[in-house]
Amino acid sequence: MATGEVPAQTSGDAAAGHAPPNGAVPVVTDDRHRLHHPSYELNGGRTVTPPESPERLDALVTAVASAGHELTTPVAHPDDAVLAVHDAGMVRFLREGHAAWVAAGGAEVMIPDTFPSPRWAEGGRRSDAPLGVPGWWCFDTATPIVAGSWTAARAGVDVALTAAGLVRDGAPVAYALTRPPGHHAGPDYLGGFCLLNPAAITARSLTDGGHVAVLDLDVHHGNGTQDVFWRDPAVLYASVHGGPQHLYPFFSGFDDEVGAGPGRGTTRNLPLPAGTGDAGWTAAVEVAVDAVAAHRPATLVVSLGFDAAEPDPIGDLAVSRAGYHRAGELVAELATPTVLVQEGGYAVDALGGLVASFLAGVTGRPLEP
Ligand code: SP5
Ligand code: ZN
Repeated sequence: MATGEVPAQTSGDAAAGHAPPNGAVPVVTDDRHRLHHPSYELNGGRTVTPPESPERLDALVTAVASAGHELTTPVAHPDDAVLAVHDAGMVRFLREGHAAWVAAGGAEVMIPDTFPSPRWAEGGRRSDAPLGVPGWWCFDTATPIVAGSWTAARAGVDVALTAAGLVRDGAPVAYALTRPPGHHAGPDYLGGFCLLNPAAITARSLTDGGHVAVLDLDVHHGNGTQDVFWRDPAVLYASVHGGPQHLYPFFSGFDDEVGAGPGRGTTRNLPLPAGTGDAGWTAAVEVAVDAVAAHRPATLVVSLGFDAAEPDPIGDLAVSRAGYHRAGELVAELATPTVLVQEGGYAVDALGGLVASFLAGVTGRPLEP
């Protein structure tokens, strides 16, 4: 279907929810995520244990299973959809760069130490040195890469595209339970724990069916997804996040960033003050959902981060399970076929309650005490 021929969406009914009659959401996940397990990274100048851990996904999988949702494994998809978003050189770096780095004397955990400043002449020269190449592609020191990282990240794309396929085939909602996360990875860069961007890859792959919207609920601004669709009028990017004045990624996510060229007006940023709780957060989610509705998407992709929750160790907002439940209801009210793609969320002990609450909201069930 060509852009402009998108069928009108009927207005939603929150009480009815947005799920099959039994309320079970199909959830796609893949054990290969475990192959991405770096033992350290650099945050705030300190060597720390990565908050983005395999245990996060274990907690989420356990919770969705015990809430009665249906776990399935992904089907393999070709690279086309990946290369429709990411530079081929970046993909080659993810596939081959770690081995080259180790062969040149780098540590098992690959973390760049030298970055070309954009203020160098012409933004800096490309490097072929295996110890230099990572600083060309990766923009921070908190995105460690190990030997299995590529396999894990690529599996995460298959997970998301499989969930999208379920929605194409008629599921009202499907959930891609994937890691590492993706929304900080852009067309030709990676960072912020993100290697590839499954939500952006999924959103672009769905544009053959009409307009697409990405609703980003992760506490951090999704600079990568924003950049992928910056000039693309077919895909709305709407994000609610802790303001970059105080929160990572610091250089992106201000409310005057609205897209450019033909995409001017299809980027919407709603940065919030540190400490914002349910009232302020759900009000901003409502504004974002209204922007999504105005775009009249045939399909919605939700970048689902749970790091806006109060106990999160790296976020600075204070959303509760009730807030995430309300956000789920607001998504359901759009009554639009929806692919949920996991992003951040690092309070491992809270993740189960947060995902169960959000999915209860999406499926029209009450918040459990
Ligand atoms: C997908 C996602 O949520 N990525 C977030 C990447 C954040 N990386 C920087 C983490 C800095 C943590 N600072 C710790 C401060 C503790 N008070
Ligand atoms: Zn985040």
